[in-house]
Amino acid sequence: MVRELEKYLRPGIGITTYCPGCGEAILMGLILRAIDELQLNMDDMLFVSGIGCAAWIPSPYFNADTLHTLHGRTIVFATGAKLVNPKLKVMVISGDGDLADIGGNHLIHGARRNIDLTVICANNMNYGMTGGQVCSTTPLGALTMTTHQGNPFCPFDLCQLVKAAGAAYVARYAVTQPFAMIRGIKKALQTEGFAFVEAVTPCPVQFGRRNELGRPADMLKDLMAKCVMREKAEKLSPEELKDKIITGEL
Ligand SMILES: Cc1ncc(C[n+]2csc(CCOP(=O)(O)OP(=O)(O)O)c2C)c(N)n1
Repeated sequence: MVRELEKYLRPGIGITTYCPGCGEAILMGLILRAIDELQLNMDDMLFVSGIGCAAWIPSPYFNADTLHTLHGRTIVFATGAKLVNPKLKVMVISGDGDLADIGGNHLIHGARRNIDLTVICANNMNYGMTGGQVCSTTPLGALTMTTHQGNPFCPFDLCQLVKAAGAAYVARYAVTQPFAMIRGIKKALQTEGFAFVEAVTPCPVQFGRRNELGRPADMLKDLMAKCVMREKAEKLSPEELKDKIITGEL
């Protein structure tokens, strides 16, 4: 973590417990950068997370009020906090399994009700913390701890799901697009209503290893090659977009 962001971390917290090459540690830095650029006071904020590796981004690391809640129930706790204290800037940071699988119903209804929350969903395409099981964002055919023959199901497009449900702001960036991601998180923080940023992030230890995606650096390079900004994607054919990840405001 660069020195100027250290003031946002709990004193004496030391290095993170993320696996080598995990993109969620990169995401932590990008979220703090967005907060820093907006000059937000963390004393006016509440960070809510569920259970999983991504849920560790704010808690215990951020030097702020953090609510480390039950698996899948982040939106519920965050909604409650916002209703009790509408002046709070409430940011939810959690994994795809937490927000879209076990918490999927809350995600949909949070967006439908357009609750004033900033939601950052780390999408590493599997349940990282518990050993790499399949989840609703696992790509078709991917190998996971629970799909040895390849995932037989199509993944959710989280942004389309949340957008269709009624969110005020929806964007997707990969951790390999740091400046765009920071811009997206800042916009989400400045949006009134339900703002959702899907952060695509590599999980080398659980997902990469099983799918033979190489070393962490190879996964980052692969992600860079796969991401296409929406404006460019609109000019490409379905064949050209095969296996690509469309990023940007959606
Ligand atoms: C009610 C409940 N069900 C299941 C679990 C086990 N569990 C803990 S973390 C986790 C998956 C988290 O995955 P995700 O949200 O994608 O985060 P990641 O670890 O990949 O960052 C599961 C299934 C739990 N703690 N509580």
